[in-house]
Amino acid sequence: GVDVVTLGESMVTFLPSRPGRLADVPSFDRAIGGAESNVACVLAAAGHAARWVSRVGADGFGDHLVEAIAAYGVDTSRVRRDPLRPTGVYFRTAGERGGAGHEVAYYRAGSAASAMAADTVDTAALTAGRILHLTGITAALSASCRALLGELTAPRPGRPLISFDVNHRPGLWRGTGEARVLRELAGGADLVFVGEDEAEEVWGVRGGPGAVRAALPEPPVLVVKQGARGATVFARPPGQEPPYEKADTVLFVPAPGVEVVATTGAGDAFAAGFLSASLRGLGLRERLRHGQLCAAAALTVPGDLAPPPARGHADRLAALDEAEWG
Ligand code: KDG
Repeated sequence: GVDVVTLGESMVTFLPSRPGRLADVPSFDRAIGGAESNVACVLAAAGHAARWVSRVGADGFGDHLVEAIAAYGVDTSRVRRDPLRPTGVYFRTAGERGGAGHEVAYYRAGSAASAMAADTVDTAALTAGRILHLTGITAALSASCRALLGELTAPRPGRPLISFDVNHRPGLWRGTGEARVLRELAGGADLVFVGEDEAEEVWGVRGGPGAVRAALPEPPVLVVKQGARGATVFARPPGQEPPYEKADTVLFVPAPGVEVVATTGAGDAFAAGFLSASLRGLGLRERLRHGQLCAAAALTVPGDLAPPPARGHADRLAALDEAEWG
């Protein structure tokens, strides 16, 4: 069986050969990007059965994406080719250390993936795993993508566990109702990942993880990422109906210190590490720590993807006590 299915647009990514403004960078190196396929790649590299569902163009960039993602061990057999629309691409510049101030230039409007809809993707393949991982990026691509996410997150018996990463990309939304759309999608998920900074950008939530929880009370499990400081998980005791009486389990885990090369892909790696530990039945602390260890690997490379730490090594690190961790 399939452990995790992801749905989303992937793009050929062009990474700058040197720092500077987009206007000045003379050449770029080809890599791959796409938040949801990143999650699938890290999960597959960590030994899980992961599938990525999408659409790409009938072009060389589409071939490259499918081949590169399949090479991580991801099932790409349900990716459809669009004979008319192209594969999306994007260019990045290197900002200062840690990626602050970098530029992103997307060439994805009208892409093959923006035509994703209930009748243009393999919907049976989407619900065949234990977990379906979705992100807010897809909701920003087109009305049909947004409708598809709405259908997938609607309550219905026997649906897979829905994992949702808010993944706010301001450059894609241009102020078109993202606060409402992203809140509804998060409200329909079983597990939500959101950055503290993102919650402030999208919903104006200030006041730390507790304020984010108060603003998004619905998801049974909410992970608030606090950047270099760490992450907090809120988990509702199982089996309760609203209004919830028993308090959440709340747990904060500090992030291990790393030399940051580029932050892109770190959130995806975090989600993959958390999901991997969840699939293995590990506790909340270990889920956060495996998320952080995978994120640390991604933070120390220029591209989106780094191989996750070997399982035995990650398990030893995840088991350290508070004083030795971080
Ligand atoms: O999370 C990394 C992604 O942001 C990157 O790969 C590109 O999917 C992407 C997007 O839409 O920004």
